[in-house]
Amino acid sequence: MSTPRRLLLVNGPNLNLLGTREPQIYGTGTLADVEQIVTHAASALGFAVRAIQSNHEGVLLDAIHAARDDCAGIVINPGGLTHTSIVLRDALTGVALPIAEVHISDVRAREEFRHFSYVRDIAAVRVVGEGVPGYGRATRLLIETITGRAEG
Ligand code: CA2
Repeated sequence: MSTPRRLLLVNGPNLNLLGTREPQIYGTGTLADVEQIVTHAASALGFAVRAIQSNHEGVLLDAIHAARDDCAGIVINPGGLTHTSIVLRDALTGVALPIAEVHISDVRAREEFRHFSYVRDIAAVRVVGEGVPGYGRATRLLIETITGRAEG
C-alpha cells in the first residue's frame, strides 16, 4: 500500500484552554489556531490533517490506534501526559508511525517534573518552546521525515 498523505494531529488534556488563560506561558493562540497552522503547513506539502483534542486518555489512544489505517505520521502535544503516561507511549510505539512531539512552552526551563518526557526517545522530531508556531515547523519536519525530502 502507498504511504497515505495524511497526518493525525493530537492535542492532549487541557490544550482546549489555549488562548483563554496563562498567556505568559502559552501565548494567545487558540487550539483553532494550532489546527489551522498544522493544516496549512501540511497542505502546502500535499498532506491532509485529521485533528483531535481530548481531555480523556482513552479517547486519545483510540484516535492514535485508528491512525494506523490512514495516516503517515502523528504530530502530538500530549500536554501533561507527556510526563506521566506509559500508556500513551505504548499506543504511539504500537502504531509504529513517525512522531513529532511538540511543546508550546520550554519545558526544559520550567519545573523539574516537566523535564522528563515518555515520548522524547520515540519521536522522530521534537519542537519545544517555540510557541504555537512551533507546530508548523514540527509538521514540516515530520513530512520531510516521511517523504525523505528537505524542508522548503
Ligand atoms: O508546553 C506545552 O505544550 C505543554 O505540553 C503544555 C501542558 C503541560 O502540562 C506540559 O508540561 C507542557 C499543559 C497544557 C495546558 O494548557 C493550558 C493552556 C492554557 C491555559 C491552561 C492550560
